[in-house]
Amino acid sequence: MCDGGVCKTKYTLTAHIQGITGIGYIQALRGGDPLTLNDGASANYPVGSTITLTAFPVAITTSYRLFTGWQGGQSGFQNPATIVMNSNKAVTATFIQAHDVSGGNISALTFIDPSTQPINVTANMPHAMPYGMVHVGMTLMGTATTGSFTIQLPAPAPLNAKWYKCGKKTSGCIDFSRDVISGGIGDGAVFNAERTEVTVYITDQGLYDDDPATGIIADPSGLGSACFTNSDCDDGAYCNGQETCNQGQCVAGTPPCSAGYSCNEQTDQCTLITSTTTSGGGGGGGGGGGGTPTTIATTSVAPTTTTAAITTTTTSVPVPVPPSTTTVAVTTTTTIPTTTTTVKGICPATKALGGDSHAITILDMLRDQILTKTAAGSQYIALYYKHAPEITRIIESQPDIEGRSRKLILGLLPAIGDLIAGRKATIQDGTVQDGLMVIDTLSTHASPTLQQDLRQFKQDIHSGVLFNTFKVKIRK
Ligand SMILES: [Ca+2]
Ligand SMILES: [Ca+2]
Repeated sequence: MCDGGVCKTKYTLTAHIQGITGIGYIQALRGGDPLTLNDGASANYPVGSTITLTAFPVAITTSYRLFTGWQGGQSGFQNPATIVMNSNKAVTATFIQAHDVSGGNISALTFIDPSTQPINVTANMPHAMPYGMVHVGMTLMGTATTGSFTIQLPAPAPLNAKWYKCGKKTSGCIDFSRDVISGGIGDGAVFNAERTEVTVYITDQGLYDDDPATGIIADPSGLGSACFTNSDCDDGAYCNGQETCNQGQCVAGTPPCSAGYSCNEQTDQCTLITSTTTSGGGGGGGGGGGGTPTTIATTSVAPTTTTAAITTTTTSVPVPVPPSTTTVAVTTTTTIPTTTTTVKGICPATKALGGDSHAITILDMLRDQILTKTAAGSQYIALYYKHAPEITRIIESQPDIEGRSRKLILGLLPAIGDLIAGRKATIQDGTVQDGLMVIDTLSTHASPTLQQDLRQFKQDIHSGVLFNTFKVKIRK
């Protein structure tokens, strides 16, 4: 595999362990050579190889320890899990530790995957249970009727997360906070000040004990909240902005379109609200069935007496135009105030190219004939449109970036032309370096979200993923 002209044969797998120090490790297996990876350790594997990852707790006599799911480059609760080394990867294994506090001894600690759980707990289950659920069994000693145990979490619980008890007795999940359940003195769960651990109190044969046997209490429960990651909050709608998860609570997004633009939920694009000038008066008679689909290629349209300057591209707004073969005197002009028109002018490439219609046509062909044909390409298109309004704003305020972007795109056109024609495409390494510098400059003016996607894009360039996907060669 080629990475910027350097042959790349291996990718790096980095392991992270979340939980108290030394609580567990990851075993990576490829063929017959298992490798133990402690927190922060890494290993190199051949490009494309499949690795089996198994998370193991390190047993100690004073506490029970349990694997509670993957985070980072791997998700879910499957253990073992497999990954394919098609890029550098980082995986995080999370672990909890439980010990009894009063009333008796923990006799069992098992993990329950909330998505496949065998007990009737689906009612009122919190949307996010980042560490799944655990089933803690406790055998009480002597005359004790109440037992308590403490669970040390992999990371501090978000402020809005709660400890939920999920089981038959509660007919699903309930907020098990001790002050909610019993006024802070009986059954329930209490976080410590740092929210790194939770202590659960439960009465044998009480309202919340799921084990019918006397002297034994059981408690399927877990950390839950409305969200854990931003994607837990995503409502799928573009025009109300990207929702985020803050301390276990979803926060509404910021609408992506600036003043003067309207939002199109179908295309995930901001569109300029502009005054459209239409030539009327029935002149020419050529339009017949309501006009020719036409689009407007620039950011602003000055009211004029003819529509002749309006040209090209994709979206369709019926605008009557005079037939091209005859010259027709336009007799009247009707100005329709504040009509919403879909305008491609928000596109940063259009902005950078200053309306160079030949170049824009080639970029449209790149999108429609090459990028849309692969999942990776479609993802780049989606990212491009997601950030288009912001990139355009940056370009508008930074003439230097505009000029360098134009030069970059024009420099890439021959290779893009080759790709579209199905020929072998080659890009000079210097052009790639120019591209990386433009990305860097753009980053310094970008929002955190855009910065993050630009970082990923740069990584795709550095790792060779971008050019390999489209079979483009880099020449030194
Ligand atoms: Ca019991
Ligand atoms: Ca949204």
